[in-house]
Amino acid sequence: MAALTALVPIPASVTVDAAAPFTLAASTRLIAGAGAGATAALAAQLIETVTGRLLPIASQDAGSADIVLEMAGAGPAESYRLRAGTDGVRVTGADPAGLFYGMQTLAQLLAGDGRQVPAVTIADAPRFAYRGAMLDVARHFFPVATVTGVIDRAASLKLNHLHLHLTDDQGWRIRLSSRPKLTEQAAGECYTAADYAQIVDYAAARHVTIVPEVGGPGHTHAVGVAYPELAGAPVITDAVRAATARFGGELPVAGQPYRGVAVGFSSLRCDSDATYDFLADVFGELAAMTPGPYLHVGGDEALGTPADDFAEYIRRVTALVTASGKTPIAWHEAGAAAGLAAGTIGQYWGFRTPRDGMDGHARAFVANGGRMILSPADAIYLDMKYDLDTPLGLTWADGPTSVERSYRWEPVDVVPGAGPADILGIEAPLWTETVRTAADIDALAFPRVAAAAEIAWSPAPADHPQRNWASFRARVGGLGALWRRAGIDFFRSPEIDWEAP
Ligand code: TNX
Repeated sequence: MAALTALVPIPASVTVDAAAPFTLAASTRLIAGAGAGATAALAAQLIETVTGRLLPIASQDAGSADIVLEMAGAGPAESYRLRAGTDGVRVTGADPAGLFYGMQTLAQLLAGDGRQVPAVTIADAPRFAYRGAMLDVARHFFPVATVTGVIDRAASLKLNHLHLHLTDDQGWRIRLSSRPKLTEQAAGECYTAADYAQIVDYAAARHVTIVPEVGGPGHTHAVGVAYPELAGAPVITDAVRAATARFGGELPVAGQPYRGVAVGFSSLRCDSDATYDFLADVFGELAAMTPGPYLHVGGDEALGTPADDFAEYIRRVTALVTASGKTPIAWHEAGAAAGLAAGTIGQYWGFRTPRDGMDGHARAFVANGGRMILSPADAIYLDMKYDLDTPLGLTWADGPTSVERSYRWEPVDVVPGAGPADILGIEAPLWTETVRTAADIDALAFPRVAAAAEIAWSPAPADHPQRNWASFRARVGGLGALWRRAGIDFFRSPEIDWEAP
């Protein structure tokens, strides 16, 4: 049973068969059926990471000790079946994504001793269509190689979206030819169009869709550094002074780069045509660079923007994105805007038990023909401290967030009145005020991102005997060995019994 304890997210159905395990033999090959070639190449790399053995890839004539990857051409989207026994392993995907996820499950089954796969029959399919992580590359910038590492990590847990928070008060991180000053004057470091294309392609090969975010009308101080005519003066509230006193840095000054961590002081001018010309350029270019269906328009913490201006901004930006052929996503505050484009997706970042009407904002998206993505801040904000001794991270989301708290919540219970069909999925954001390196990303994300992934992928607790904290805790403990081999610098949380290597 040992290797089964490394399965995260837990598959929909796992049957342990009363047979001897499959053992990698000197002759073992990867047999790629029709349409399985790309997955087989990735599988060979992954299996090498887990076992230290690079298996040869062949296209037919499976022998008794082989691992077969094949396409079924039928079944629910992203689903797969996996059968392992003495005579080999067979992974059958309903589609290329399903085959890819079956291969990820195989890697976890091999994680025990790096040689054996227990005799099992698995049938698996996701609960939610949108399973995401978010990386804030604005507060701190991360090079392409770090982002592709994050994509590998997300895909290993069957997440299929990576939301990139590309712009904020502190910097604009995507070079756009229509508005070159944004990155010439307000970036420091940024992605070129070629970098972005590389990220998008790397993600696509791993069945991950990139969701770019350019937020507004707040979180836009950097725009005013490049194009002062588009920005209102910073609104210095007591909250901005308090954040500056607590975390350091200077108060924001119009037209000067901002390096602090206060929020809610900046706003684009919402009553000026120049702003909407700017947004047409920016979202037009972003839509053309982005093959995925979503563009995220932000909309959070616009504390320096009057309500009417905010509504006008959201009305026009969601209309622009819709006209570009994409579906807008916005943070839940945008649900308050009367003219929100029909079908806009709302991203809820309130608490597991909503406060201050945040759930009402989220429901407004559903009433408007959209759905919601759930990112409850007191459960799956990966930038929260695990405990008060954690060196990195913040605590505003109701104190530190233990691994257990990140696991113990149920999506349909968060926003009253929102049923399963109203929930597009789950996303775990990593804001980077305190995060500077790839190792920092790993330490805050792992193991809590695994909790988000299980909630997004696996059946609800009532529908599965192993969808509970005790089982999750044991399985994550088993996964530590695989993470170590994959170079993931996870936090050795004392809540988990990490299996010895
Ligand atoms: C809230 S969540 C923010 C971000 C901060 C984050 C820090 C959200 C939509 N806005 O601007 O980085 O808290 O946890």
